[in-house]
Amino acid sequence: MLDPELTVTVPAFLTEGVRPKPDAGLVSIPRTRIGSLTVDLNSSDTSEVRVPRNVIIPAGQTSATFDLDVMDDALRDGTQLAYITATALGCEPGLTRILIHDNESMTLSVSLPPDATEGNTNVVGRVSTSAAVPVWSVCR
Ligand SMILES: [Ca+2]
Ligand SMILES: [Ca+2]
Repeated sequence: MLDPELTVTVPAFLTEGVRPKPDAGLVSIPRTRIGSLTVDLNSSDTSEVRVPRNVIIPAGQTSATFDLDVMDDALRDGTQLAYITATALGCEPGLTRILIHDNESMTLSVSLPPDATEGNTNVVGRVSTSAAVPVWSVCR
């Protein structure tokens, strides 16, 4: 018989500076067990989001909740992706992803020549940002 699969569920995204609801994370198994099950949790990027080291699914239950903690860095780092994994002895590991939105801001400005002639298609404008645009680093 196959090992039961752990399922880990978290919000699709969280935002820096916004405290997640308590018990926003959930780990579950498909059927109850006679004994309790200790599930180890891991965040692939603890500079963005943290989870408890482990949670316990009590005997006779199929799930346990846990809190997520979002790091409010002062970096203009854009949206970051982290993976949350759940592992336990005798179970197939569970994996899910979460996006952490940035809360830093910047200013956009637009500059154009003071005048242009009708029909002239070579007028050049410029859009600029007050700081370097962050790279949306999904793949790392
Ligand atoms: Ca940030
Ligand atoms: Ca960040």
